[in-house]
Amino acid sequence: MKATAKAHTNIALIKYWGKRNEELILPTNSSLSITLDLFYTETTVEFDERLTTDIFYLNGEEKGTDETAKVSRFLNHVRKLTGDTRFAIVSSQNHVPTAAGFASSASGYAALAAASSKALGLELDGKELSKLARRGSGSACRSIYGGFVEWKKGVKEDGCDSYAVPILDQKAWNLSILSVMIESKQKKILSREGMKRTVQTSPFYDGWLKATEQELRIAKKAIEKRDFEMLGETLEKNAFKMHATTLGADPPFFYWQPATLEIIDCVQHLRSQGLLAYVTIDAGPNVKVICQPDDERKVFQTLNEIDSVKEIFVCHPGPGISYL
Ligand code: 2P0
Repeated sequence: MKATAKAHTNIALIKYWGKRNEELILPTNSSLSITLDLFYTETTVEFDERLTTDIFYLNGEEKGTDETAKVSRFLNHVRKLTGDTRFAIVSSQNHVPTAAGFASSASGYAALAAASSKALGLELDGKELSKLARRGSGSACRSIYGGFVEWKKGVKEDGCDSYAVPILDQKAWNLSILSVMIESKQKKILSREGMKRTVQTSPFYDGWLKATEQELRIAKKAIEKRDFEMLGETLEKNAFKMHATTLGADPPFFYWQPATLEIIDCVQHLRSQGLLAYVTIDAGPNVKVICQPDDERKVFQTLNEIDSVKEIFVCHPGPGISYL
């Protein structure tokens, strides 16, 4: 009744931004991501009839009631699937920098979904595992698979058709994703709250939905054709549109900092010199720069010269879920 799973985090090229159902975590739009090789979570789950409550360790430290309650809520979904009522010890090692803009919830809930379902003897296929991971955090449903992954938003009220599908294998197209860290403070507006406020109040939200549907189609076409320029232009436009919706929210908010713009500027300058590099930004100030492996060195060196850049992690497409 014990299992360990490993899941890698992912970066969205076409963003998930907004829910149609908060409880079931159903998105208003489909999204597309690359699973990353460098960042992952390893989680062991052991159900034990002697326990009187769930216990959660993160990086070797026992967590308090708030964080444990989130894990418990998730385990309740798995317990419901099997009818099992036992509590569990969950032990996670996070190999994801605890900084703004990195979705450790993606690898965290994907690993928890895989380990907890296996520990209870469930043999879930990718689709079912993706739906289960989604209940913890939307982006986690994409981390079940490696390489390029699409989360199909689905249309059903109960969420049975909202899950991720693999669209291109990890090894099929190597790209470089440089995660550029500019600060490591806790972000001010969590993505869950940010997307909710945007859906409820931003007049730009309808424009986002319309554009993102088309951008997803273009991005998929670009992946199919291995057309990097087409993919890069599309993912950058999509990220900017997501951030534009936050400026229309009430009260308005934004995730960027001066250094965010410095990096965008730098990447645009590289492009003006003929080097194909593009940016994407999540719910935080850090920037991810995407380029082709041949340009990785040049992009790294150029970004590394910016004073406000603290650290750069160089990632490539990574694998899906595995069991240890
Ligand atoms: C994404 N983000 O597609 C988007 C882009 C942030 C910006 O998915 O509320 O932690 O748990 O479903 O998955 C981060 O949001 O949100 C995210 P919940 P999640 O990667």
